[in-house]
Amino acid sequence: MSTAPIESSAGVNSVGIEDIEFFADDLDAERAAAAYREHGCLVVRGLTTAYLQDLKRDIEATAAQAIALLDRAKAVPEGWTTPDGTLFLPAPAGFKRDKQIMTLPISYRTSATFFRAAFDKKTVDIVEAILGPNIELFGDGQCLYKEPVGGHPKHLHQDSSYFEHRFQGPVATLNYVVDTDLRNGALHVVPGSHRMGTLAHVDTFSHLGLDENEWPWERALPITGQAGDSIFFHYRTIHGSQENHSDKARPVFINRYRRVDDYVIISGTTVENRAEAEKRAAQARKNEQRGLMVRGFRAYEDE
Ligand SMILES: O=C(O)CCC(=O)C(=O)O
Repeated sequence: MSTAPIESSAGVNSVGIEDIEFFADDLDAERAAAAYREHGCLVVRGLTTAYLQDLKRDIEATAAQAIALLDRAKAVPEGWTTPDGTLFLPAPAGFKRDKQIMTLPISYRTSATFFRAAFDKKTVDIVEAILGPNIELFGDGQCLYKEPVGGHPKHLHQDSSYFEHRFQGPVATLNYVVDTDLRNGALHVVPGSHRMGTLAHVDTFSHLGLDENEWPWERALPITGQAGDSIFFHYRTIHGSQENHSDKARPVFINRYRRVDDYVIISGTTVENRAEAEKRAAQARKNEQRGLMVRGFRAYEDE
């Protein structure tokens, strides 16, 4: 594992994996939350192992369903979508199809195991130590799926470029479903970048991303890990992952949590549609965006 200094815009960032690494069977949620506050990210080894077998089955069923629907794909600004909601990107040269899966529509609405995993006690204990006692889910869960032999890269970016929030924004957990290393698309993070505000993003192959000349992969810390490892990150922490060059799929599933009073004020996927959304930020309202509660209570609030 790399512990080499990482260049960051704030200077040299010498954070290594040992500074952000925790273990599910010996977990101190307060210590984990302190590392998150300091670095904007942390990894908990073995946190979601209990859900993997069933989740993997549901993910692979969703992928097979998506590929069977490919002849009904429609072009959208981000690529193509099939009727089930799968997002496809152009495939690289030499790939078996002209389109590759990017985002699979498995969610809390299609997989009971996915929904159950979002309520995992140890996971939510850490989230509570970060966000406080009243927590809702943001979104329905997400699955990024890198197909074998070339599966798409996701350029370094901040999630706040896609969904800027009114307050501190969501905490994400990105969960490895298979052992994940530099060959099949390990997540890279830039510790400390959650304090940089939302940076200007450009349009890339994988939608909004940071300028590659300013943010080459060498500035980020790769997190290799085993199936069942979970990476927590702040929505302004710079992160991304490279292509899958192995011969097996590399799925991850993502849960996002936020304070009950937080909400999206700007959302976008391209420079152009984000700039349009920025003009409407003041009209965003919490009451139209109430997520399902995972812990605590939502009191009534007048808008
Ligand atoms: O699939 C991955 O490894 C990256 C996912 C990601 O960066 C995102 O969903 O924001």
